[in-house]
Amino acid sequence: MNTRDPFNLRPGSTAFNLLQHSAARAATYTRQAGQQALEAGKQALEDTGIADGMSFAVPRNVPTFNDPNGVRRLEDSVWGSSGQSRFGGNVGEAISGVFGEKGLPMYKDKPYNYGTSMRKPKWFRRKRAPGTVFFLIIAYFYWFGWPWSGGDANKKGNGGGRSWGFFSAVEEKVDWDERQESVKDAFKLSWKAYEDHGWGYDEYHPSSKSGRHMATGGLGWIIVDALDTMMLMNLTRELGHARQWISTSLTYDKDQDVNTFETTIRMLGGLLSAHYLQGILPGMKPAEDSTDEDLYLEKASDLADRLLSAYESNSGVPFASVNLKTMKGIPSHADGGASSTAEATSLQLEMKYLAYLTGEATYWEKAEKVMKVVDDNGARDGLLPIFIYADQGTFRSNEIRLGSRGDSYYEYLIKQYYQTAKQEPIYLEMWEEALAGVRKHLITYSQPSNFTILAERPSGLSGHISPKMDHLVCFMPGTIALGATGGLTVEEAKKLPSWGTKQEEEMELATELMKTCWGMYKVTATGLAPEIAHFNIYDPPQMMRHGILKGPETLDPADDADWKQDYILKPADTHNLQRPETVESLFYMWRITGDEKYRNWGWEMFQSFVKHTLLEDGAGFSSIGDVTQIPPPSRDNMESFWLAETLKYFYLLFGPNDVLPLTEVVLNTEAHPLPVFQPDKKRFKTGWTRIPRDPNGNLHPPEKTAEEPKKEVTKTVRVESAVASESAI
Ligand code: DMJ
Repeated sequence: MNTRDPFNLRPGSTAFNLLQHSAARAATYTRQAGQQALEAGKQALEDTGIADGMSFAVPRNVPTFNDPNGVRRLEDSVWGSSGQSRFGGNVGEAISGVFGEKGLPMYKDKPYNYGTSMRKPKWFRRKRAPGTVFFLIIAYFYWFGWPWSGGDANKKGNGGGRSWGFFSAVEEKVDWDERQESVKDAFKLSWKAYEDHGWGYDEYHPSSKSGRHMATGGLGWIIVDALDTMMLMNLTRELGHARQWISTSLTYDKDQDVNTFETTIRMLGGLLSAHYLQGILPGMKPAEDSTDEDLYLEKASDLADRLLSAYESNSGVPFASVNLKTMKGIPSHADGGASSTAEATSLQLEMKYLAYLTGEATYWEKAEKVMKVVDDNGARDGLLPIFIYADQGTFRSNEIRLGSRGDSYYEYLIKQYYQTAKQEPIYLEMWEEALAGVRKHLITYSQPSNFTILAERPSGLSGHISPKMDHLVCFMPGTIALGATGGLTVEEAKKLPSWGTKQEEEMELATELMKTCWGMYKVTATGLAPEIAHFNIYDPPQMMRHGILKGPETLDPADDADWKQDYILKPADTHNLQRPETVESLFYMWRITGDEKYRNWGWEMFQSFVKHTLLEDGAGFSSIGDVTQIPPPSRDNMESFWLAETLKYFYLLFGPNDVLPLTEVVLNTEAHPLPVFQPDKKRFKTGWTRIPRDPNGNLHPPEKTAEEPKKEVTKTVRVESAVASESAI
């Protein structure tokens, strides 16, 4: 290490160049800086000689995702039908200056200014009729789009959405490829900092340039979580380093308690998606002659076998933690021993894909049984309390929310339906029931500006409404849109016979909630969202079922703008943990609607992250303590989901739409893409049915017949009642 320049920040050194490169490229987008800044930026790059060295054009290397069988062929040949059981200050400023906070890009959704003169020129008066016709033609295309410019969000590189066509000669086109490259640079900087100062550690603390293990020798918490982002970004050097560490240093045979959910979504999900992507992205596999091709899958199945012990509770609901070596499930040390509902019910995508890959039914059965036990509680309107006892399979307390401890239960309902190619309609039914419950009980409006709030019910559905949204809830706009169109664009989905008022309303709800989440960023001094926002609401609350309200079309940035009164930020909630949920939803909304405003919001958000969370010495990006303060205090932690999720969603948002098509992959709750597969090809199918509900939503089990064999009765009891199942198992 160069002790005179330990962080490589001097001109000519890697980190410095990286920042310069990002900065110079970003200048492209600063309209006020104009062409001059662009040229200066390019010159700076040429001067440093890094322009080529630092950039990889990912689209060149991303293969078509249109052959869903590509990966399956590989998987089939690997695991085939063996049928065998496997069980046993200044950098920030330098960047922000050119990232354009002095002059944000002119958005394409802002109408072009035609000027205001009322005096018509002579030629206009003389040739009024043809002039009027010409104007009407222009106006028509202005509002309804230009036939030759499409508006097809799926066309690569067209900017998507409505293009102003005729006027684009006047208004400069945004170069999304360049913006995407800036995200890649942010990833590279983050990764380099981690490599330099925290390599192999599970936590990275960028301010103190230190790391910490969660278990002796490490669990690969950061490395495994980041694998697929590196693959998508075509970062082959970085990927090689990560792979080598996994191959030589990573073992899960450790006497260590780990959180069942976090380990599943981050480690198991990360390994499985790396296995999937290396099969379809060129150059991501080890050398041809390597015997190590199944590294990720082997690690994944070893880890999953250890995690299975968490499901050995009386009910089948997993314990909150598990010891990886002793393979014993461990109830939560808090919350009366109950597991989080979201944690217990967000393991299915990973386990089911592993079952599909290996042909091993146990993974499938253990994961889906949880859904049965949870559903057998008959929660009203599909809204679940946020804690569940693993041993009893029954809920603890009445508290309902779609933020922490509740969130990904709902996400995994609709995603399970899509993951298995719509062969399991039971999960669609549950999703639809839950979404109807959300609309009935949880959607309310803020005042004075009528933002749509997805609120909480801390004392159950008959209790009061709490107008609070965790940032975590912001996965919902995107997930609702995904549920409405099945991952198609709205334009495509509208052509299907299944499209109707319900889907229209869902898209409206997604649009309004997206705006509320965006407001959480726009309302703060840093342009970054707090962990939690509270809202001023009507008294009595104006619920969605009383009538739908719409929030403001635009959010005026002025300090005294009326809409800002709707948001209440409490000092204890003003930290920002680099969370992905809002950019995650922006990604879905962009893909599904093709409305470029979502990309523009994402770009603004990305700039805020660069400006306020990049450490001055380039040692990484950190979560921050207060989004209302400039400069914000650092929390000295770079979350693994910064690499796994937040930067990945930015990258996908700014990239071409044919990468990871939403009809061919599902992203798990840690943003790890897994393929849609046909479960019947491996003879998997849903192994449970729902207990029927009466018209009021109360469980209505079918009468048992007298001639039912005894063995069958035991089985029926076990699947029909979570409480009864305790004694039956
Ligand atoms: C991630 O681990 C996952 O997105 C999870 O679903 C929620 N918490 C973090 C990100 O906020």
